[in-house]
Amino acid sequence: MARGYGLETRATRNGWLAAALLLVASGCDRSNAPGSQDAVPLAARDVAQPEGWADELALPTAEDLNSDPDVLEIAIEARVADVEILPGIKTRAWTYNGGIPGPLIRAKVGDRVIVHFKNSLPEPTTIHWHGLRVANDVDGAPGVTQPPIEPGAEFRYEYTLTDAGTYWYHPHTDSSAQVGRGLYGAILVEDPADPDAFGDDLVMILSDMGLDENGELLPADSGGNFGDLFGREGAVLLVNGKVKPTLKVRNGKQQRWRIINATRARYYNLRLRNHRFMRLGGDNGLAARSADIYNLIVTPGERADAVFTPADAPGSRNVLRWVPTERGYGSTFNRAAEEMLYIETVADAPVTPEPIPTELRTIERLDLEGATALTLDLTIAITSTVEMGINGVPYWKTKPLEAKIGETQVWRIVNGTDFSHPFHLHGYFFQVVDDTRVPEWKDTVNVPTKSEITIAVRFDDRPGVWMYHCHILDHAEAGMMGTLVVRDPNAPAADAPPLPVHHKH
Ligand SMILES: [Cu+2]
Repeated sequence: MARGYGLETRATRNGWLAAALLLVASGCDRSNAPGSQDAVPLAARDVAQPEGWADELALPTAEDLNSDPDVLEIAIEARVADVEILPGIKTRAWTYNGGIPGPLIRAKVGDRVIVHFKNSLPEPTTIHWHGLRVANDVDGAPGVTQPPIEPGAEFRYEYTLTDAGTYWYHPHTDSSAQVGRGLYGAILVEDPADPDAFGDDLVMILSDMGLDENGELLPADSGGNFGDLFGREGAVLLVNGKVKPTLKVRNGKQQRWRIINATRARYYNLRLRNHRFMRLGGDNGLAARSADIYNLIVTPGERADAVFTPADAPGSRNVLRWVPTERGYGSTFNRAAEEMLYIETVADAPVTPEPIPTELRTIERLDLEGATALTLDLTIAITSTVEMGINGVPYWKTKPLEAKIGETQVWRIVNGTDFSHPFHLHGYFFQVVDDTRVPEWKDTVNVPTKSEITIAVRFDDRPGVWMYHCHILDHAEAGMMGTLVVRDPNAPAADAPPLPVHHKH
């Protein structure tokens, strides 16, 4: 049965850029389609985790208000709350339901999700369901799919989960500021037909915060133009909202991690001494094949699904590290690896790790014959401000791209700028057109500086106006965002699509 389930220059020619970086850093279709997975079952096993193995990491789940097992009905309130990020210090942050991250939304393919959302923040907001193929009117793009939700107002989001995988939710209104203050949460969509593959599913949201010594959030515009240009990386690294938490493991007992990069700008290169990862997939669940890797790279907005086998002696402690990875001009200059997560081996579990299958899922390449070809040039103009755009146009002046349902398009995304940009498309999964990559469905892909990538996307359904943008949120808010109108050829011609709400400049 089928089951749903990078760069260039270093800073020598312009030292000011590197100096500025330091400044900033201190602060159910069963065919070949996304969601269908003709997969080789991963073997189930019954080795229990150590007691309290993930106590410091477990995410709270939202209370289900609906007794129907196929409906998950939850309440989410965005509000300012005091949270403890640094030990013993209260940080006044922006939260979903009072915590960072917000509640984990855990459900199964086919479930209906109803979210009663209330905005108790002092500013308008919206929620975008990153990676979920929802109808356009609940996609959360302010000015495009819905008006911003004003302070004190409520909004009902309702959608059906079509794809197994790891997703997340976050504001799409003034997104760098709002995500940076703590607004993000994880979504895990499982397929009941999938075996309990590794006995656990540790969902890990990686994020960072810019805090001063009193635990107060740095201003959203910290670093000024330089912050816009580099993207703001908070100096405090968080795993599920915690600073350097501890995960307890057993020697030989595999761990499966579902990793979400919820930062504004930070690229993760994760390394664990003496260990390698088997990457199973990412944005839309499993990839076609597993990949044995040492550097687990997750760029902003992306997800990774990876397994590793602890191999340390009982009583020892290992550390998962963030390792600087090149994302453009000055991004690795004078920066050292940082500790993120302690891994404590509490017992010897002489379990023979089961081999992970090489073939995970059938993913055929999209047929590109007759596909419409477009070029999207990611651009940066530096004057008295930093204005980013796509084909030289910021989102507040965007001229929408056009597509028809049933059409396949090939987008060549060209990045001639000095920075890498993780490119995200709402509403659809795409394939990267590159025979050297393991085939997988993605919604976010890194476009390294001074390079280009080509993606193929089939507009299977869901007419409406969709966003695409750089997922360095400072870049998106500086203009690197645009709209796409997907039209139903059988529907009457619609009005010209609206422009996204402009928050800055
Ligand atoms: Cu960017």
